[in-house]
Amino acid sequence: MLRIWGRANSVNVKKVLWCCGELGLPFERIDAGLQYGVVDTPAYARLNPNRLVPTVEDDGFVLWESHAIVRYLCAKHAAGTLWPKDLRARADAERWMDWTHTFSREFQRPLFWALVRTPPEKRDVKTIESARLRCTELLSIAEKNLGEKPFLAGGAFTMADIPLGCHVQLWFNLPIERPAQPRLSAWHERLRERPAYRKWVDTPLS
Ligand SMILES: N[C@@H](CCC(=O)N[C@@H](CS)C(=O)NCC(=O)O)C(=O)O
Repeated sequence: MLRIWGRANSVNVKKVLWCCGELGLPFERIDAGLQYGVVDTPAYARLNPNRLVPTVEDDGFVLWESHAIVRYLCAKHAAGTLWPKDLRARADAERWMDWTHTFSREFQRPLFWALVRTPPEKRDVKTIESARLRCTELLSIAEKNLGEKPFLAGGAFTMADIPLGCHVQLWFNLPIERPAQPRLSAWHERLRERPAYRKWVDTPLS
């Protein structure tokens, strides 16, 4: 059975858990990271030298990097649906997955960590505000794309939607001002209709 190391409230672990839910894959999850430790052990470092989560093991094959894991699982179990077989359709989907790293760099530490995992007296209000503006600007790229299609890579849900779908759930739940981005909101609502998204991603901020 597929093994997943990672705490369930990590945005990058959520990508893998949601993906498994979409694919109907059974898995065993081992809590790791932050308060659970594990990542600091030599045994874990042998699996993942970055000492980060998630890591998966599939029949002896060890893989880390959440987007690579999502690609691998979708290619293995959902070729032609979540993993587009057409080369250009797949490149389009992968582009949105990779672009999510660009968004994540501006969002995860500067905004999410700053507001959710940093005590108020230690928050840098100016940095938070500039991150909010930068994230709004970046999300306008997704907003424009979603004007042309209901999902990031076309008419159907694919692996393209998984990484950004996890970060955007945090974005919409942060106590910040968000200029209206109606297509992004509508896309987020479409994701929220999916049982696996509700189970693994659409959870309270923590
Ligand atoms: N690029 C990596 C980033 C992994 C990463 O930064 N994971 C965070 C959690 S979201 C982590 O392991 N933080 C340390 C910890 O939880 O102990 C991926 O996408 O898998």
